[in-house]
Amino acid sequence: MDSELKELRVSNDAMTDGDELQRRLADEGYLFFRGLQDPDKMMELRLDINTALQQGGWLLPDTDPMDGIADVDRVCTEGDEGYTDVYHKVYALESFHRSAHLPEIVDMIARIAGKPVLPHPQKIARLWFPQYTEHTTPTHQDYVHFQGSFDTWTAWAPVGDCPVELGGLAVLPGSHKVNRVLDHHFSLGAGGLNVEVDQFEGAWHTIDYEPGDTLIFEALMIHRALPNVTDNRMRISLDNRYFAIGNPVSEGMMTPHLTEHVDPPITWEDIYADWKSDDLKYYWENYEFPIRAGDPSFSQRGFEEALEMARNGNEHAQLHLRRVVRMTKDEAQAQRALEALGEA
Ligand SMILES: O=C(O)CCC(=O)C(=O)O
Ligand SMILES: [Fe+2]
Repeated sequence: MDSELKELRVSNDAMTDGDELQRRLADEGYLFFRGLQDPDKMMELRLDINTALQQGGWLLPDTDPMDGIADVDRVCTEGDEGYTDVYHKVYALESFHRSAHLPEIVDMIARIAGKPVLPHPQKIARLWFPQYTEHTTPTHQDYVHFQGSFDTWTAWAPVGDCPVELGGLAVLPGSHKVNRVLDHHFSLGAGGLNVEVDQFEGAWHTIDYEPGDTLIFEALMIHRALPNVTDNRMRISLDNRYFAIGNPVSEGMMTPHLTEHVDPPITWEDIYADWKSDDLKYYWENYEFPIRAGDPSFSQRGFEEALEMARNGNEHAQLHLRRVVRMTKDEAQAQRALEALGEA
């Protein structure tokens, strides 16, 4: 492992001890478990996802889909043209949604929370091409993106082996103790917002992840992805969020992921079209919890910064604004982006 990176603490020894789990989470902001989820089920999910990726042309034909060998000519990421064409095929898989409801994960988060929890309706898969490293997920706190309440926990899990070079998740232990939402600034990469971490001491922690491994962390925990520096392998992972039933959930978490990137928006009915069973369709309607309008200030600030940076010739900001122009349904926003690009 890179000498700057330290290994995550493995908490399997405390798996059934709620008090000890809560102590570790309060102290370090994360809990990491080897094989929390059934590795065989994870590998079945890998086959489902990678088969969809191969059918979509992202994995080389005539290779074993389980190997996840990317066609690097198809490289793209969230926000790029064509990303959602294939992503939403993966997103329609019943097995992908079911994986967020497995008792081993839901019960573990309930133990940590000390109360019953549900996964957000919006589940997320990350499909990360190799060598597209400027689009790596930047350093951030999840609260800016998912909101609702601080009592929201993220579970990140690789779908298959994820050694460090494939670009798994890294955390800054103890950083959640900052106990507030930090200022985030424009960046490329998933979420589009980055936070500076100069004020924090200590090393980034990660590990060579194996199927079934699960990293759970707090909404204010600082984390980022590592770049996928392999020659040709896709990084496939899940990041799902869980909330204590009764706590508010942000409106944006009630829809399929990246629905706003397509026109017309993709609906749950679209996602459910080929499902074999009904038990997970609209499951959240059986529970009471308030749905709150999201706070757009974080993304608005990122947009304003991108305008300014693009005017000053920053290529990342220009690339971002071209994506905005292609996807936004807000005419005024598109116009401002075009102006900053000098294309109005
Ligand atoms: O997997 C990634 O690249 C981003 C994941 C992330 O930020 C999260 O799980 O909260
Ligand atoms: Fe995150």
